Amino acid sequence: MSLLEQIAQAVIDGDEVSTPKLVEQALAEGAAAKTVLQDGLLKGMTEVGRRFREGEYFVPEVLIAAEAMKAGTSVLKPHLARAGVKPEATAVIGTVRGDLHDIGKNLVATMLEGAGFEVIDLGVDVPPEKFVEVCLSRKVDIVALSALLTTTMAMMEQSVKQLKAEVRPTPTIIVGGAPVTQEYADKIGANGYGRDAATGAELAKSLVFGRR
Ligand code: B1M
Repeated sequence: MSLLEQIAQAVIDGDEVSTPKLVEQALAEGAAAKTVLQDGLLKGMTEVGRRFREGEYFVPEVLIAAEAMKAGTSVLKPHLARAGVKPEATAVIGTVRGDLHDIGKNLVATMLEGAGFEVIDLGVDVPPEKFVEVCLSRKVDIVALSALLTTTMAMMEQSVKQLKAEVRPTPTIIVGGAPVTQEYADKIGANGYGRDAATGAELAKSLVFGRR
């Protein structure tokens, strides 16, 4: 089994100890952080999702796998974000109300830091009012909303609505997460949609720095 396959397997097994060690080993052997993420950690999590969908895994197994994935991404974090870059703009990020998924959101936050943003991470289950409150209390250039459940996507629309009604000038708003699409982003009036963490950060950079 290749090292990347072992990383994927460690996530599937929910092995919180081996996963970060294997990630460290892959980096030490010269693998790119992005490859370790895509072909190791995310590949494992995709299989966990399949097992969950098909009733082979239940919430406890998924939670344990998520902890292993988090332990692995914490090793990758400094390699994904560019070190020593002075933040040029401020991004607020959060998973919307009702939604507790944070692995993808955390990756987007890391990539935003790497793209030169100071990131205010509001965590999970963030109500629209909280996004508004933070944007009113300081200058925010971009708000990044994450949702993983089809049921919580509606909360994205509500957050966009409240930000537009209550914050002037309204910061740029981008959305993302597995069930979200460009079409949905357009429908709810967001400024952009990021398919994954890297494109989300690229998009944020072009929307914020491109307009300066
Ligand atoms: Co949940 N869950 N979960 N879960 N879970 C999914 C999302 C699901 C697809 C599983 C399935 O059925 N196959 C399904 C949703 C179905 C749907 O609505 N369409 C589901 C469900 C149903 C549930 C519960 C309702 C289960 C239950 O209790 N019966 C429950 C809901 C809890 C809640 O939120 N209120 C639940 C709970 C959980 C755990 C707590 C056990 C755990 C989360 C732990 C945690 O996050 N700390 C969990 C997990 C781990 C998953 C799966 C297996 C993996 C999600 C993940 O972390 N992926 C997931 C199935 C799957 O996706 N394979 C599933 C890895 C992560 C890096 O990817 O988050 O997609 P992702 O992020 C990507 C992109 O989407 C994008 O970039 C990231 C990296 O490239 N992205 C953005 C994300 N946000 C972005 C924002 C951007 C731009 C890009 O700009 C702003």
